Amino acid sequence: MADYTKMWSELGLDLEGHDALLSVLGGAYTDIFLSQKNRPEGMKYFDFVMSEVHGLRIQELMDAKAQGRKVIGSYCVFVPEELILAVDGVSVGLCAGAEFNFEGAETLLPRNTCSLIKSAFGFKLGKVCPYLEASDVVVGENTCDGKKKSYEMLAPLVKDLYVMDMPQMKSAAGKALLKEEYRRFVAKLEEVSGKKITVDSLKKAVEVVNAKRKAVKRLAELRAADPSPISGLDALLVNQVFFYDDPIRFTDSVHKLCDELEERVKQGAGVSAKGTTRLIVSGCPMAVPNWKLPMLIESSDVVIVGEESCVGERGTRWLTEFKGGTVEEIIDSITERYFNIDCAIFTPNPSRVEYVKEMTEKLKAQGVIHYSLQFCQPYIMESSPVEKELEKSGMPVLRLETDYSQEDAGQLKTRIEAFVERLKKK
Ligand code: BJ8
Repeated sequence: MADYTKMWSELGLDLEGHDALLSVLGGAYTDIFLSQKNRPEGMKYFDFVMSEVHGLRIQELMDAKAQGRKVIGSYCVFVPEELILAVDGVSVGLCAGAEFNFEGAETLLPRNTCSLIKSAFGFKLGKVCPYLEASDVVVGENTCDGKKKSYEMLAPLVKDLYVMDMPQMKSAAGKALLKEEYRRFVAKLEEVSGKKITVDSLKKAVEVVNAKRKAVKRLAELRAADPSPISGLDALLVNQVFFYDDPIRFTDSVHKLCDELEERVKQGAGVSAKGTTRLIVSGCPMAVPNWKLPMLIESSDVVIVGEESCVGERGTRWLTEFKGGTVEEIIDSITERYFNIDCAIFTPNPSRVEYVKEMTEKLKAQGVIHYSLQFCQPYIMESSPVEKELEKSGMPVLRLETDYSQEDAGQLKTRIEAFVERLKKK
């Protein structure tokens, strides 16, 4: 990586803390990703993106800002990237997946807050996230209680925090609220960018984001093959890069990877032997560099063939379908699309478990690992009905609760191995 010290200091990063973070990240990446056997050549692009995730990509954001474009950071897949692109903005994901400066985070947040939120605060207070520091606006959303209340603490720490209200029920009133919030967000984006959303800019933005989603859907479908042409770790990485990369370049790179995977499928080649145990992971999102659980799973003679998660199919499986040609009608279509997302903050939330079932059938999975972050009430609460419903239909489920630390790795590994044994005996 080139020397980006000047850029990082101009962004106000704590260089010492940032160096420490990058060195841990680099080591983990080499151990977890580069040590995998039989990786597709197409993953080289994603290795490169990761090696430059705090370098070249940040330089691109700074160049975009110098041209007057705004960088909009967000923590949730309910924030429509289409609207950001329609004012020529750059959308970046800010969720953090590392246990960094939790002591600092706990000076503001209760200890029993999920790791995802603590990590976001740890990164902010430790000044180690260039995406957050480069963001002109940080968008929060009233999803779970943890996030909702933590934004009150985040507001004084960032330049411009904008909070979106969120429905909690899939009702007509809920949909109307979401649409109203998207309209309010459009007004905010127009104000900060100085650009008006037009039919053309919105249509083009929808096409760009839909193309990105279609590419990862193609990748998801290829994983139905036995043997799977790609590991769950690599597929997760692609889904994580989804939130950072330039959307057009990302789409092209995913298609190139898929072309190669299609060849593998034709030749019956894969990352592991045909007949390897296949699992789906369902639950909380896994932000970079949260690779602990998939690493433990795939080192247990298993291949992960799908993620029912916001960093995975829950975030990407719907496209925005045009149902009219005015800005108002396109915002309606965007609302329709996002209102489908079956996050556990909704009550009731039956479509989520139905979709997990559908995934197990499509992807020929033999079991499901339900992953909740400790203290994440929505997903922990929902894990029990998900388990009951799936087990009722004959699909074995292992419920795991964990955090970002490595302390429970041994215990998790034992439980995963016992689960895999159970599946092999079936
Ligand atoms: S749409 S899943 S990205 S809210 S893990 S912070 S839920 S306590 S991340 Fe999410 Fe949007 Fe829903 Fe998806 Fe709260 Fe749970 Fe923590 Fe979570």
